[in-house]
Amino acid sequence: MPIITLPTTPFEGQRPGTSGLRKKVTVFQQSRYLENFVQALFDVLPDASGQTLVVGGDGRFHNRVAVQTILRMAAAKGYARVLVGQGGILSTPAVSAVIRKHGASGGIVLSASHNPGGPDGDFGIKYNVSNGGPAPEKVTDAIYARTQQVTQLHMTDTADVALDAVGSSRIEGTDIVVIDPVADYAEVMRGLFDFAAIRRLFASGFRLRYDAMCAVGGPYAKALLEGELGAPAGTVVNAAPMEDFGGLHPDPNPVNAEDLIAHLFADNAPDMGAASDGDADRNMVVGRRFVVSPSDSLAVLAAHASKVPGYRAGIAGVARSMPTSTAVDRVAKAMGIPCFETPTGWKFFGNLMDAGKVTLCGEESYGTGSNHVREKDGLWAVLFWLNLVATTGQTVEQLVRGLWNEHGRCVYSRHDYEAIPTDKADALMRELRASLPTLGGTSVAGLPIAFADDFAYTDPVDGSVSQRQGVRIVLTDGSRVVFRLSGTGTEGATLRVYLERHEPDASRQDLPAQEALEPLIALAEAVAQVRRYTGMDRPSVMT
Ligand code: VG1
Ligand code: CO
Repeated sequence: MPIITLPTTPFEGQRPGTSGLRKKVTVFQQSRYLENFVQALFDVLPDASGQTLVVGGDGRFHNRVAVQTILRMAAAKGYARVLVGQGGILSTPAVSAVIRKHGASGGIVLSASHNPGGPDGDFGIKYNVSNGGPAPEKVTDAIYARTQQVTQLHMTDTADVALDAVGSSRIEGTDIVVIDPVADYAEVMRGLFDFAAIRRLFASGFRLRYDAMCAVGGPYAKALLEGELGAPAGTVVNAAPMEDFGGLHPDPNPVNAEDLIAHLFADNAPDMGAASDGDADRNMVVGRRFVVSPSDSLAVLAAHASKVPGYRAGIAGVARSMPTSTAVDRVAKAMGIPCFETPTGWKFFGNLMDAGKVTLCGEESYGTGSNHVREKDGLWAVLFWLNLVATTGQTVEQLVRGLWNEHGRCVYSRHDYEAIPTDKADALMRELRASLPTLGGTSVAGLPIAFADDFAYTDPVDGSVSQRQGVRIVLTDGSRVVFRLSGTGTEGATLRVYLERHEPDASRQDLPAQEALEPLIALAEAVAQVRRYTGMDRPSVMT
């Protein structure tokens, strides 16, 4: 019989985090580990007959093996059709675009995103629903519950499907369609941006350096920037996706993309730099000798959105994750549109976009996007910036300084303490939470605290409540320190400390961020005793 049933036993800890289930590759290589999770997913989904599933990943190590397993299980589940990216490759925003365009009931994204790849690195799997966005918590909770009860796996007993050429084949009653990973996504981009203006910009000699960090963004950036928009060959560097990302850590920030930063600060630097992450949903934008913070990037895009064809009619509203700076709030207020504050993770933006409440959204972690898909989108952000530079005639730096002139600068930094023992991280958060009721109205490290709480979110569309989404300590002048534990790491715990201070005084806006945030850094230490709990003198990464 081609469809077989195998016995299995549950694995501990298959709970999806901020963005799907992420573990070391070696964990995923255990027999039936991936199968159990996929079976749990299929068990909680309704009947798949007549439905389409999208499958693709960022091409990291283990991607191909995982795709073949999923195809066999999807056939056993009874999908009418599976659309899979050529070579098993689809960026996260492309999965979202493909789901939406083809009316799929959902999609499986294979990626650990910004986490390192290779045999010793990380792997990940995530389910997206029919709007193209990450499954909401009620779905991920159901999947997790099912992983603890799964006892049978259903799959076909069939050979691997050829994935390297576009075309169709069948497994049992399921059509397996290998698609061009770029085409559907490119069509969406053409509909949003003024390609003619961007083409003229490149024709005039404007120079961009796009670092795809040997991850999945390369083929998309090359096809659009070099292929369609006339950027010179070599504009996109590290363009070929590699299973180990060529040893790079495709987490686009000034620390991990230091080579890009070096190019943008060198003599004869290009006009603009950009980078994307493992699955191409994050972006970093850099001007000549000028680094753009992601929170400022979102605010600039919102302020100028009507200059871009796809947003000419204006934007309905904006949303940002709680730790993201309030720069976009100030822009929204001036524009008279609503600004929503959500927990960390893109899944919280989906309902707001589906309900037409927001058009643009973003996170401090180098993620920006809009309602064109239901994921953050790295190349989209870069094209948006190019469109703005082309139509305003301003440089990247001028666009950001324009924001600061009008609204002041939200000086911002995130300090990450990585791979700390889980019990220590939990103890820190527990103590901090216990101290919250007494912090409001007092002064700590000389700073007056207006209120301190643990962020909770009630989704304005479906009323679902998400508790304990991060501790925030807010000063009387609106400055903030936020503490939360990462939900994407795979080694111990990662503590993230987010620091924000508004600086209206133009003469002080160029102070280095760490210097300007000194008093808040001292406050963070005083309230949370970060050094004592983490055993670390300084953060592993400061961005
Ligand atoms: C991090 C970021 C968060 C982002 C998530 C997924 O989560 O802080 O803003 O949505 O990664 O991004 P956490 O829980 O580790 O802080 V991606 O590009 O890795 O899918
Ligand atoms: Co990502």
